[in-house]
Amino acid sequence: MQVIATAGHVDHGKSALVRALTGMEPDRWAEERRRGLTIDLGFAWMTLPGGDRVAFVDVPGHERFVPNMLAGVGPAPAVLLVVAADGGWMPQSAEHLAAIDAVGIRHGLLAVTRCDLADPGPATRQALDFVSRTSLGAVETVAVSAVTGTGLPELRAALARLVAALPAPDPAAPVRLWVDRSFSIRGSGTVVTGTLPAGTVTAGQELLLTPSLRPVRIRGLESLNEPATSVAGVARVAVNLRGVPAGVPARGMALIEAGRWTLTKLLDVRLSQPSGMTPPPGMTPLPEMTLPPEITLHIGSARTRARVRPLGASAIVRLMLRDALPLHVGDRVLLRDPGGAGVAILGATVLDVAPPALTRRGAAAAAGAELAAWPDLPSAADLLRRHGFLRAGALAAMGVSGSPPPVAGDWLADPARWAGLRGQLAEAVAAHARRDPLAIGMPPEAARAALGLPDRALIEALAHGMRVQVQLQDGYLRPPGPPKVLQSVPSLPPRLAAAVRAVLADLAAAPFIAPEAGRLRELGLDPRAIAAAARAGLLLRVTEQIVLAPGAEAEAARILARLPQPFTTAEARQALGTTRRVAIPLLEYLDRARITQRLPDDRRRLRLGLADGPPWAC
Ligand SMILES: Nc1nc2c(ncn2[C@@H]2O[C@H](COP(=O)(O)OP(=O)(O)OP(=O)(O)O)[C@@H](O)[C@H]2O)c(=O)[nH]1
Ligand SMILES: [Mg+2]
Repeated sequence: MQVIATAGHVDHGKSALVRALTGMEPDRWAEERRRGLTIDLGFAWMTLPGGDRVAFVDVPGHERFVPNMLAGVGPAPAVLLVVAADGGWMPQSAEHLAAIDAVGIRHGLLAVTRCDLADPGPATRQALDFVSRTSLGAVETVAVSAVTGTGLPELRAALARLVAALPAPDPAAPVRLWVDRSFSIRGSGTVVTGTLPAGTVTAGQELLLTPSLRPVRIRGLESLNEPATSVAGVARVAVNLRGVPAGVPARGMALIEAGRWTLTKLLDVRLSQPSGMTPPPGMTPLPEMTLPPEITLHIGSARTRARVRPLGASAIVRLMLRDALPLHVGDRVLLRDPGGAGVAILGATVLDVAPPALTRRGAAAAAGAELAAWPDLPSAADLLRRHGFLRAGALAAMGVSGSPPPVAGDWLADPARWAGLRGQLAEAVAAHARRDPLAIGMPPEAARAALGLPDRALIEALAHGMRVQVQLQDGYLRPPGPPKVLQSVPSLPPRLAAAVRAVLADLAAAPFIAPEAGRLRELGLDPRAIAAAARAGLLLRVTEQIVLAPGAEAEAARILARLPQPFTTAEARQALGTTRRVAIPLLEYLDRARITQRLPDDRRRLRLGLADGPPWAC
């Protein structure tokens, strides 16, 4: 099935043509029939030669009802543009064509009707000239009369060719069914109708009704008055809903699949050339486009007010909507300024549905310059470059596929930003340690805040990927080196604390090169001070003269465990990267601590099968 919307000036014969083609009455209201004027959307359908079915959404031509017209054309993939032979090109012919161009409809037919009243030639030539400059491009033309029937067989054949040439939409595409009618049926309850452009709706399926995101379940389905268990777009569909009282759904709301759309009030868009102003290929100087500060935005059957914020001098603007809409990047929206002096209708392409706040000075112009270079269908790489980080679900809800693998959990990252963060994290952790060498380490939450990341999991994933520069131990981030496990908060005199900090800083680079006696003296670390620092857990006192960082014994055990057992003093000294001055007292300390065992031949081995990995290894 396909859906075709009519378009054209008031009284040019749209409804008469639909009636002549389908035998159905598109003017549903008594008032419409009495006045001979379409006010709201009408629906009729037929089987084409060849067997394809086509449904028509018949729109009103009167200028007062342009919003209704837009609700009908919005979700339709093709149009039947009607121009009366005796009327010629008229204001709403132009306005409807501008709307078709703005929403980017590429498929259609031109019917020059009432050809029993005038020669269709001049109206045809005039219309084709305008049509050819829009998204419709070259279209087939048929001269018809709804009264005499002239041209109707040719029109049916042309419709069959048009429908056969329309692209087949993806039945697995995300469902977004714009509601164009809502009513209740005794015994069934709430029913909404709409044009389903793509995707599949199925009885029993749960959908969300925008903008409240109220969950509703499909109780039953009909398409073209026939019951169905499942309907794939393109289709006209009537959906009987469970979970929502009649009177709640209204035109402009949409039924959407959870997680597959972004409901947003804020979007960045690129304005398109107004209809008829498309420059020749290769030449695209955009004329200066000035929009009013507030404008009406249409998409699908929805309409809302939007505040406009230009982003620099380009055709990029930020729109702040009065009502949230379910959108994807790449969506086409129509901007209209009823009663405005300038461009009355303009199309725009949605580039971002969750744009970042513009807080810095010059941010708006920078955003405009960045987005101006984007394609109409932004890729995952484009969006990640702009946002830095996005959850996979958020990117999918923007309508973007082909995302890279996540860097942590379901977080996706811009590769350049991610690579740059390694250096930043190493620097932040090193600076933290310099500021406070006695601290147990930098909490990942502090690092997250310092680097401006959205989730701590990203810090942890970064740290795991860069063990050489940063270690994540016991839940804290530290520069590499022996762990400084401090159990209690030290309460040492400031002079002593500063001296201990200096020693730990020396040891950070070479953990087993204990400071020389001269250095300890220079720092004022006499045996009493060293004992106090050791008691506070801030230093490991190997002997009166040999001090190391706390935890150095565990680090030593870990290193010695890697040696062939038993090992000599020389082997141990070499493995620890130190001198005999430190190695001998340290090994004796480890003997006393029953970490190592000294054998009669003066070699040593780790006790308790620690060669397989000491239990205190961190
Ligand atoms: N002679 C003649 N009259 C026609 C033809 N098509 C439509 N009409 C008449 O033109 C008038 C307007 O026709 P409609 O079909 O209501 O026009 P419309 O485009 O649907 O008008 P709106 O929906 O109000 O925009 C009616 O009186 C029709 O009977 C035709 O091919 N020949
Ligand atoms: Mg009509």
